[in-house]
Amino acid sequence: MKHITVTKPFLPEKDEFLKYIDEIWENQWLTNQGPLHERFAIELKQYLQVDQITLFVNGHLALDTAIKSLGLKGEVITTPFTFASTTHALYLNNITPVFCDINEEDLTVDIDSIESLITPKTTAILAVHVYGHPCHIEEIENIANRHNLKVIYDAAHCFGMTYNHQSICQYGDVSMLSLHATKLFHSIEGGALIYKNGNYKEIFDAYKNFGIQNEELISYVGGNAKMNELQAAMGLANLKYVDRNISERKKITLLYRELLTPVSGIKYFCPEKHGDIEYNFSYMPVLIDENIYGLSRDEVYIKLKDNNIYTRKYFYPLITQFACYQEQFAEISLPIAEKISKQILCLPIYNGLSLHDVKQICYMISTLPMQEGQKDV
Ligand code: T4K
Repeated sequence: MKHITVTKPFLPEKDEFLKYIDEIWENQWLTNQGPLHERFAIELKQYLQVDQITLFVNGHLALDTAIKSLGLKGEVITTPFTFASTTHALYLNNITPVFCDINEEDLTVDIDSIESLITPKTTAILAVHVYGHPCHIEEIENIANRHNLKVIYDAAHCFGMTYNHQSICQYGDVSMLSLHATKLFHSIEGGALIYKNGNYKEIFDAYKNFGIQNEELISYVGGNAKMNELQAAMGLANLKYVDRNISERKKITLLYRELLTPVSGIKYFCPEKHGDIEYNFSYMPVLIDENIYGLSRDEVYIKLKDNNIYTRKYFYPLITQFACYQEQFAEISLPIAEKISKQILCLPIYNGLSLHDVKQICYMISTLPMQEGQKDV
């Protein structure tokens, strides 16, 4: 089998990218809110149908800026089932992450557990729309209103998604998008904050540029998180392909689902919809039940790798089990998240992955337990 990785960055036609690079040479403007950056922000607002957007060098620093700008402190309720960035962003701002278990249906934070974790020190909820599956947005909003908390969504996986007929990033106080190379839509590295409150714009813009408001007014202790012109060029060149890329991924996803449905013990991930949702088909996660399938998730991971198929265990280990956090958080009981993190496997999905390859991968998954059985005879 040829080498297949969990994802591969999409690249536009080289000429289309080079047209923007020519402009950079003409402008002699490389970073700090250059003309391509400004154009990219406008085109993104139009595409996503949102009023406010601030661009960043990457998603992590966008999240960091949101946390700083909203003045979060004390404790923030969050999920253990996510990428390192979500928790690191809190921790590096001297905030204690308070881990809430996830629900088994869509793997987002369990809304029935949130309120019991709120203390006088809680300032916000930082929830993740995992693989683009929306959190229980209305319930989270109600809880936040009752307890006067801010809500930030890590929407790293959600580019182009809508929830109840508007961008999913319009919910909560702020949402963070990742525009990393491995995402459905990217600007090489990149990130964005999306929000409805227009007053945030000034503070986000300042925080990503050393807190500078104008040449003589430095109002905040900010860092450097600016998107540069080369990133904006890639974003602009990629934008026109997004709809086509989502349709292609939908076809790949539907084929996976069709071919994996008969495989006992492999559950593809397709939660009940709680709202009107337009997905972007970013990831292809499956849950492997060893008792039914006959092989553990780790065995499947290794066997696929032996056959040149490189899946990923997003998200294993749980954040609470990371070496850097183990001392503080290892004792916290998060039974659902622990179970899911041992069963989850993200299968390859990217633009350019052929349906033939998907069939091969599914064939391999459906026959692995039999091959093992034959070895035992
Ligand atoms: N919050 C959440 C929930 C996130 O998932 C992420 C990022 C963030 C926050 C932070 O956003 P950013 O600051 O990154 O914008 C990858 C991505 O690097 C990371 O952005 C993403 N989540 C995470 C889920 O996946 P790794 O450590 O798995 O990346 P890596 O280098 O192992 O690449 C994965 C696969 O992609 C490999 O099989 C190779 C392939 N690949 C990768 C790159 C970079 C390519 O073929 N070409 C490439 O250029 O984290």
